[in-house]
Amino acid sequence: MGVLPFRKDAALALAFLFFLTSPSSSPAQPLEGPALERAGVDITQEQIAGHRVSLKEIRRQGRLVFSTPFNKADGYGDGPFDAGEDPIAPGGRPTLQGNGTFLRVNGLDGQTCLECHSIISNRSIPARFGVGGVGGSVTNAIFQPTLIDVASADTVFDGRFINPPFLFGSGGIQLLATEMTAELQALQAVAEASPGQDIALVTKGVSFGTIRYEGGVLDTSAVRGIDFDLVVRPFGRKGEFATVRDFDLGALQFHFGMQPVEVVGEGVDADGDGIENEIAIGPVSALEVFNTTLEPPFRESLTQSAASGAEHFVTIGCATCHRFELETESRILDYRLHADADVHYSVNLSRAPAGFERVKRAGIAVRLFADLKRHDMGPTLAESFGSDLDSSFTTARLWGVADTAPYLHDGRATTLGEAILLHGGEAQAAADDFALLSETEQRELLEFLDSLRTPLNPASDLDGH
Ligand code: HEC
Ligand code: HEC
Ligand SMILES: [Ca+2]
Ligand SMILES: [Ca+2]
Repeated sequence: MGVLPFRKDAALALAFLFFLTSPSSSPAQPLEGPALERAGVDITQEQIAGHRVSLKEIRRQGRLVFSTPFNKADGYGDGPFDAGEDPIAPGGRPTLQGNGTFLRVNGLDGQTCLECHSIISNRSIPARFGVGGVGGSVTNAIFQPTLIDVASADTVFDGRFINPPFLFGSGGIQLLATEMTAELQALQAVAEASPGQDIALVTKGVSFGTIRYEGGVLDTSAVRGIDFDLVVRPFGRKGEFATVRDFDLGALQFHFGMQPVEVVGEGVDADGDGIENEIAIGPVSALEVFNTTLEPPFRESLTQSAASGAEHFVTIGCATCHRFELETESRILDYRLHADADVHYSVNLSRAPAGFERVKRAGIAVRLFADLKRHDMGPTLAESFGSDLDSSFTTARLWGVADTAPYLHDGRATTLGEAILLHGGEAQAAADDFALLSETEQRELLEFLDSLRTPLNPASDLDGH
């Protein structure tokens, strides 16, 4: 988060409000010291890149980063509110009623990643919890609102309200996106080498429109469902982040005011909270590796009626966006372990712990039920943030969907049936066709979706330490 356009009006409104209410004391540091240190987070970038620690140890450290409640000695928070700072962006935000810790309506909303990513299955009752899962609507992130009036029937709300997805299988997603980006970039090069010709942007069977090079300029007006730089960004419901690392760096700052060394520099207290080096590069790398080696969701074997449901899913056009599976060419996920340095590490996603199924000569099958493409979902699902992408969302990956209510970007659908009927825009025809199915056929389709389960016990090899 944080890549959306900065809103000046919002900045002014909030600055004024909090100027009146915030005390300007200097930060008091907890006597207990940094929680990350006490939890034993000490991994370095050199240990990871130099293969001096095992993958298991890297993941164990990453899971600690994900689950340790950051405190102010770690660098939690944006520091005392200073009316001169940008009050919208992480680093300069106020806190509610000057409480000095939480804001909630624009980040500073928790102490751990785990608070929001913790439900493996809520189809099981009571729910099964675990590291890297989804969150209920109570953990929705609220992004940059300036207006909210609880008594207004047309609910004046101009922020974003976003339900947390799970991180299972995200290594496979990142690898797919990397390969698709490479192929699209190659197609752009083809276009540049053949002026005046429309070049179809198709990768792994997914079409992103066409591109054309004419008179020395690229014409991107027929590019669809992707940014004009042709980089596939599968992470974030709007498709804003190419890698989990990019997302994690934003999450640390937005949710916790934890400033990564990689972002603000070594020995810098950019947010003025009295803490430098809030989170070093090694722990961020461990976090990324942990997040991207979680095992993928799985499919239960289909009953006869679920198998019929899978057929209806294809017939009425759900699978044009929710592709059953995309395959990679490679099994190796290569990480660039730093935003601006050429430091690498890699894992084989076909082996434990990720354990994707092998296909072809050297690839894996990613049974994601999506196309990694952005679609216009029409006015009903649109946000009122004021961005060009208000009604656009990246196709939700349906793997694991049996276990992850509530549904849709803000969790407005309490059941799968509701989620389907709320589809509009590019998906209107498919939703209409779903409504026209017989009740038996609808039930069969829902039974098919019910076979898509989250992993039973993700990262359980790390337990017992
Ligand atoms: C307050 C709740 C909350 C906390 C805390 C939180 N997240 Fe999230 N997370 C979300 C929401 C909401 C989204 C969806 C955001 C979007 O689509 O733009 C998300 C999305 C993600 C994604 C992208 C997943 C995808 O497939 O698109 C990753 C990766 C992620 N979070 C990692 C983390 C990490 C790592 C931390 C801790 C550093 C963290 N999150 C803390 C709520 C949270
Ligand atoms: C034009 C592309 C497209 C088509 C066709 C389409 N979907 Fe979707 N689907 C999406 C997008 C995009 C989202 C995410 C919307 C949001 O987050 O608000 C989504 C979300 C969902 C969700 C919610 C998943 C979750 O985890 O929140 C379900 C369930 C779903 N679709 C099922 C279906 C079914 C069944 C069909 C066929 C009737 C279908 N979709 C057709 C694009 C499509
Ligand atoms: Ca801080
Ligand atoms: Ca600081």
